Amino acid sequence: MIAIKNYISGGLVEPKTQNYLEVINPATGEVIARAPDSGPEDAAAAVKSAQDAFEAWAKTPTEARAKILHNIANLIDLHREELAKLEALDSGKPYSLAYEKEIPRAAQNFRYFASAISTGQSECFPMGEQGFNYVLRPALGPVVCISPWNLPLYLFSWKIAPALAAGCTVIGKPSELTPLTAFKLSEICKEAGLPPGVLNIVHGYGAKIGEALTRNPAIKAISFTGGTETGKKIMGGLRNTFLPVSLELGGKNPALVFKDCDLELTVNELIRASFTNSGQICLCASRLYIEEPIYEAFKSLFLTKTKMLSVGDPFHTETSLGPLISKEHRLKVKGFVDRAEQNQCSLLLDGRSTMSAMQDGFYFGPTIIEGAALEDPINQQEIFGPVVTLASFKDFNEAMSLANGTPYGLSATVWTKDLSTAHRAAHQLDAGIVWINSWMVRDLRTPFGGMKASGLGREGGNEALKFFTETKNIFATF
Ligand code: TXE
Repeated sequence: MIAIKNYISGGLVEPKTQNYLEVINPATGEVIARAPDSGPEDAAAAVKSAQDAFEAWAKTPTEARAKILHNIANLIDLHREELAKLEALDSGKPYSLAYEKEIPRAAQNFRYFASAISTGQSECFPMGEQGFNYVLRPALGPVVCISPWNLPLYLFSWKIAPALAAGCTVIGKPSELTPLTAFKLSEICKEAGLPPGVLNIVHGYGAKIGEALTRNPAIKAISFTGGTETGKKIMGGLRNTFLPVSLELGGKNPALVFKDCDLELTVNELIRASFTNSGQICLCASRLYIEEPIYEAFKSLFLTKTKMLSVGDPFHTETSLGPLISKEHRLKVKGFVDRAEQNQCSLLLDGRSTMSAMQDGFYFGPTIIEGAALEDPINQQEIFGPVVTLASFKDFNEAMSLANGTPYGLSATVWTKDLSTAHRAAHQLDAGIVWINSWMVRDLRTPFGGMKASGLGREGGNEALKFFTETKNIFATF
């Protein structure tokens, strides 16, 4: 049984509450670890530790900060296998996905921002004889980084790395469902030479310590990734503050498949986009709109290839889909499919069938639904599971009104060989990220985030560094 502790002031400490929560392996339903069920006092201690460490860290030369972040990245690479195993153990994701994609990306997050501050340019605006302006970007102070369970280390590091690079000190709050790699990161940061208090990690229920973290007056910014409802709760508590908040929330991402697309490539990529991590990625495609002339051909090929996916043990190399994160989440996903069936939608593929076959794990197979109206909850709400709806469209305008017809605006994909169609669609889609004939191709320099109910602000590249800093323009005469 792994005994997880909080990481505060450079040490691993028990929660002041002396309470613990159980960490479950979603593939077996067994308890594999216990983590602190921290309370407001633990949160306050972490904030105080970050506050005490801030001045020295903000004054640390960028080269020295960058060197420590590179050390962290190198240690993540060194512990890649162990981290991938831990990630698969408490999230249920296929080990191969963690080992090949997510853990290397966590290292890249630290490496990217270490390089960004080493090569970053400052701005100067000379005004001839009058004098000159220059811009400073000082670190904000202690910040809170709250991350979800779907891509644990990937998203935790995606927030922490730019915050540390910018010179902020951090209180990290990973999801209570997937604390294992965050715990290992504590050890890695200590070994990498990160000074005590620069990074603090508090484990526990967000509902219990979230407010103690986000409403602490010493906190200078909040970076959150998670559900839209939680994002609303966090914003609600900040009504009378001017605190910078970054919210990366849910999505209901459409795919627009035009009749001139490369059908085989499109089907293969949309299977990846729909079912990677069992659909538990905010960027996953969940509404597939196909131009009428190729609807039947697309449906048949998509169905045939989806049936070839294997649902099973995250540690088996042939596994495409592991279990969902929890029993409760699987019930939520099942509820959407049950209601779609009651609404006379047709279930071309029914993932509920795997539930009985592997009763100990929270398994749920790929599910393809046809005949759901745009206003049906299954097309309006984020399911966050391996469930997609198929529908056809007659022309470009109908495609756009279907795609933009939900409260979300995170990502979208467009599949066509026609340049004009591709760019007209990309420009008109309500989405912060649009991929043309591709999915999940990521460049860390680009702005990342959504519009409408999908969030507030952007992460990645200079957007992330600017979020964690103030901007000061100074003018001086000669
Ligand atoms: O998110 P939560 P969960 C969506 C997806 C999923 C739903 C819930 O639809 O089904 O969100 O997932 C902490 N103050 N996405 O349960 O509850 C919590 O402890 C402060 C999309 O993971 O929002 C955890 O660390 N913090 C998303 C983090 O917030 C609070 C990825 C996320 O928890 C809090 C994940 C509070 N009041 C889920 N309540 C994406 N965009 O990728 C909870 N937390």
